[in-house]
Amino acid sequence: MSPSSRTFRIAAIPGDGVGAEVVAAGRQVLDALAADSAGALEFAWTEFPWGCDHYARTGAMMDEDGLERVRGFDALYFGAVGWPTVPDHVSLWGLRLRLCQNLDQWANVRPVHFLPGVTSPLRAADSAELDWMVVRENSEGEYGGFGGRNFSGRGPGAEVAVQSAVFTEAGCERIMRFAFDLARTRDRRKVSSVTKSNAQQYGMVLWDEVFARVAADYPDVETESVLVDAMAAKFVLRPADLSVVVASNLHADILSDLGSALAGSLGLAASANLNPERRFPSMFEPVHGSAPDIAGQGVCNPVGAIGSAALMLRHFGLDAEAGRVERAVRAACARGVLTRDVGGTATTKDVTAAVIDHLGD
Ligand code: GGG
Repeated sequence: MSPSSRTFRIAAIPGDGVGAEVVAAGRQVLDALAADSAGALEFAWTEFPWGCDHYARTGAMMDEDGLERVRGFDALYFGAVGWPTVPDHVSLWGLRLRLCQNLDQWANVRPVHFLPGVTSPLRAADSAELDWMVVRENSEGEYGGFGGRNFSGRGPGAEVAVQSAVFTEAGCERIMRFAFDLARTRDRRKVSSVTKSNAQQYGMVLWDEVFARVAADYPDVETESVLVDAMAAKFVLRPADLSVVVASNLHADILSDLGSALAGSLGLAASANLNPERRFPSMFEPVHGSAPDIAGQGVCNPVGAIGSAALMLRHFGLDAEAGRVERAVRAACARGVLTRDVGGTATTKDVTAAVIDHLGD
């Protein structure tokens, strides 16, 4: 290895279902980059076999000391969580949400854009410039974990459950500043804030108030506040009018799935769960879940996971390498190497090999 080489230590957590297939694909792409770097770059992988199989063996989704074990890595590369043998709320809280919340990954960034050769339901619409960043508040809101069961005390048939959404002024402010700072790096300097503050008069009104206050510090950035139902319609009807969209944990979770479906498939969508202060490692994962219906068949779309690996490279400051991966994905798609969710017949391995082929373009 050359004296100027850099080694990045990455914790790979394939998780469940197609998670193992897409994480393998992303690792191959990064390892190909390293192999082509004349020793300047190295990725040192440690795999953690956590997920629903681990739950079946041990009664927990991850090791008890797992948080301590991943804390020292430069990043986490995550696949997917969830399998029909474990209730979804148990698997999600036991692994993905546990990692995000304990590693204070409070900003979840989910880019949405077209890829050449991929048919989108929006292609015919006002969509030439579809290029969004959905910024999801990732630490509180509707996924704060507050609530309880059996409030009526009357048991089955008359049960009352409460699920509270918690919005703190500090939590709202940091995600909004993050969104505004991101908007300043983009051609279109605009932030659209999403709430349902006409119907939810406490937390969402606080969100609106903080948004207005933060916006005053960014007079160069255009703003709008849109109700979530209207934003869902706007995604479809006026996609070119959006740039950065900032929303709560639940709203952005839903809207980013809609966005990726509008771009062509959930399988294309990449994401970064960031701890912007860099006190803890950030986590990179495709937006899609474990897809039990196609798991193990070798046909899942690795593009979301490979795009997430590119986001990880950017987080490491490797912008040129990230650009190579993103261009290679575009070239593979343009060549028609597409999995079946986007109308092709290619396998996961075919797409991965095509991306690696194009790294040298
Ligand atoms: N790769 C992401 C994943 O497995 N997501 C499963 C899921 O349901 N996530 C919910 C969330 O994003 O909060």
